[in-house]
Order: sequence, then C-alpha cells, then structure tokens
Amino acid sequence: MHIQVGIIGAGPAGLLLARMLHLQGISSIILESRSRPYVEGRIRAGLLEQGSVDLLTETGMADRLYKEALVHEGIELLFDGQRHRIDITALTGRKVYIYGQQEVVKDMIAANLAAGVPILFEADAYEISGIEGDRATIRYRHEGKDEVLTCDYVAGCDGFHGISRDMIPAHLFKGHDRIYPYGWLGILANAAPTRDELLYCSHDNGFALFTMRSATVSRCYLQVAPDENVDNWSDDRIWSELEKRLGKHEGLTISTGEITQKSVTAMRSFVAEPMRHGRMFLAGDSAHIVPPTGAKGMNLAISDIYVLAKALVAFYKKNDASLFDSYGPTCLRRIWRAQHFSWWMTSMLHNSPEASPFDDKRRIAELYTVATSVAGQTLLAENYVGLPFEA
Ligand code: FAS
Ligand code: PHB
Repeated sequence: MHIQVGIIGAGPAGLLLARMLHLQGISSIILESRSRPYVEGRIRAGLLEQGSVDLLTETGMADRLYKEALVHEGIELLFDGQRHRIDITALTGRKVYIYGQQEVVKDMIAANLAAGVPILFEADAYEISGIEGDRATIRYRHEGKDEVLTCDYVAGCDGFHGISRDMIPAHLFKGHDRIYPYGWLGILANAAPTRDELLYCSHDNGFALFTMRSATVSRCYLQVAPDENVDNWSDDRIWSELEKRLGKHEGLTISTGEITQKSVTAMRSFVAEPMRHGRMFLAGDSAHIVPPTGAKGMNLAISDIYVLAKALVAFYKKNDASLFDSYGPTCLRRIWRAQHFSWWMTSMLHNSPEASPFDDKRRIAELYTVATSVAGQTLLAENYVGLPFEA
C-alpha cells in the first residue's frame, strides 16, 4: 500500500496530524501499536493551552471539550504558609482548559474515523527505511502478519519509547537530557476538587499539585522519589500527605474519596535534534519530554503538529518544500522556551535532595519574587497559557 504520509502513533500528535492533513485532502494512515481501549484509557495530561484549544476548534474536534472542559483564569501558588493567586487571564487575556488527555484522544480518534482516516490499532511498526531515498517504507506487524507501507513522508509521532528517533543517523543526532532527582505520584479520585482553580504547593515535605478533571473528580500529584514504589502509598497515606502539603489555609480543605488510579512518573527534560531527517519528521514526545509541572507535554505535541501540517500542506498544495527545512528550527524555538519554563516551574516548586540550605532559601525567595511582582506574575502567566504558535 502507498500513502502520502505514514504516521506512527495515535497519541495527540499523530491523531491531530492525520486530521489536519485530511482536511486538506492529503492522505495518511496511523499505525498504533496499542488497542483503541488502551489508548483511550491512558491517563496523562489534563491542561490545554488556549492555542491548543483554538487548533482543536479549527479542526472541528472541540465540540465535547466546550461542553465538558473547565475554563480557568487563574492559579494559586502556596508556599511559606501563604497563598498567592496569579490572575493569568487578566495578565495575558488568555485562558487554560482542564480536559483530560484521554478525552482529547477519544475526540480525535472519533473525528478521524468518522472522516474515514484509517487508524490501524495493534499495528506495531518495527522498521522504517528509505527516508533518504525517493520514498519511505514502514514495516509493521498487524493481526499476526508482517505488513509493508510505503509513503512519501513518515511522521514519527510514536512517543519517547517509539522507534522513529533511532532513525536519525548517530553522527547527526544530538540528545539533550536532564534527569530530576524526584518524580510525581499522581492520583485520580472520585472526590470534589479542593479548590476551583489549580493549587501549586511548595512544602518542606515536597511539592503537591491539586488539580481536577471535573467538579467531582480530583487529580492530585505528590513529589516523591523518582523510583518510588506506588505500593508504598495507601490511600490513607496519600490523603494525609496531601493534607500536610496543602498546609493550614483558611477555606482550603481536602475532600477525600475513592482513588481510582495511582501511578508514579519519573521526571526528565529531553530534546532530540534534528527533528527531521530526509523524509521523516519527529513530533511530540518522540522529539522532546518535559517535566509535567508546567503542563507542556501534550501542548508541545500539538504545536509541533501545527508546524508540520503547514509544511506538508505547502508541499502538496504549492509544491513548496521550503518549510520542510525550517520545520525543526521553528519547533525547537518554542520547544526550548517550554523546556525552560517547565524546568523553572519544576525547580522553583520542588525540594531537591541535591539542594543546599542556601538553595532552599533562595528558592523560596524566588517564589516570593514571582508571586509578589506583576512582572514576575506576568512572566509565569505568559508561559503558562502558552506562547504563540509560529507558522
Ligand atoms: P504519545 O506517547 O501520547 O503517543 C505515542 C503513541 O505511539 C502511543 O500511543 C504509542 O502506543 C504509539 N507507539 C509507540 N511506538 C510505536 C510503534 N513502534 N508502532 C506503533 N505505535 C507506536 N503532559 C502534560 O502536559 N501534563 C501531564 O500531567 C502529563 N502527565 C504524563 C504522565 C505520563 C505517565 C506520561 C508518559 C506522559 C505525561 N505527559 C503529561 C506527557 C504526555 O501528555 C505527552 O506529552 C503526550 O502524550 C505527547 O503526545 P504524543 O507525542 O502524541 O505521544
Ligand atoms: C494535569 O491536569 O495533569 C496537570 C495540570 C497542570 C499541571 C500539571 C499537570 O501543571
């Protein structure tokens, strides 16, 4: 089978690309190694930047989001026994949307399938070849058989553990990595959110984040050791530690409930360069990973695709391949800005076991500097709502 664009991965990156290409009459197919229920049930991100919502709207995939998402205009930083609200919408004119990644993925899969875009689930790509030639070949395993797909271009939307990044020749590849000395224990619980906005808490015991998925479902995170065993954390221990790290603040109490999901995620910053080699493009987590504190992972995947889709459309519609060359540099400008913000939010809010007493004091002073100055609040807010997409 030959197709214009072969997409590996049915996460936010791959699904959005397929949709944007279809809307321009460009053919693609998505190869996804997991089952549809697995992909639609994967609990991950939960916050969408305004730019991401705008793009989902433009591509006709935001109907349910507008009905179900929680629209937020501010967040709170809690530290040193104080609460500081940052009015992100007053400072930037933009909002953020609380809507689980699994819901975004469901909407994207439904839109693509309804339009007849082929998504092969349980189709595991194991080889990409020909990307330096006049057409690429993807070999994959599907329904017990080895299959072959040829395409003009390959979109490596296969996440951090996919195969596409390894197709960049070693002598050209540069990976930039930072591993953090802590991770997050995340829970989903049938419990009313502690507050109707997100609470970012820096406490002597460690960081805690109180967010939500709806008015009845809480999503909370606790800083833990990077290799923490989730089995060490009973529901009671989780609620008690969340209570401690929230601190004693008027009007803030935690309502507990059934914890329906708990997992530990290690933290890293990673950027792969280049993001394009020949006929193959990396997009989303295959090219970069951010610590989740700044809620940038899924949003960066979406902004990569905004650039990649424009490049492919320019080629197929105007025979203009110039945006292929600028794809990587254009994405990387925004990626590195998001990497900085994610590192900054993470380092400012988490207690590092590698920090000296001086570092800890300086970190709290940095939180005061940000929280008590309009300039500091604006800097955080501009990055939090998402920097503009570059064409
Ligand atoms: P994805 O990883 O979503 O999708 C890649 C897809 O490719 C997967 O479905 C995979 O099965 C498939 N695939 C891989 N190899 C393949 C092969 N060989 N053949 C076929 N298919 C293949 N981001 C936030 O903003 N906030 C958060 O709180 C947050 N929490 C996270 C928690 C966890 C545990 C993880 C892993 C990530 C989290 N992220 C978070 C980041 C996450 O949301 C990603 O940024 C987002 O999923 C990126 O989307 P994609 O690039 O599409 O990659
Ligand atoms: C989430 O909803 O998972 C989330 C929200 C905001 C963050 C991090 C994670 O800063």
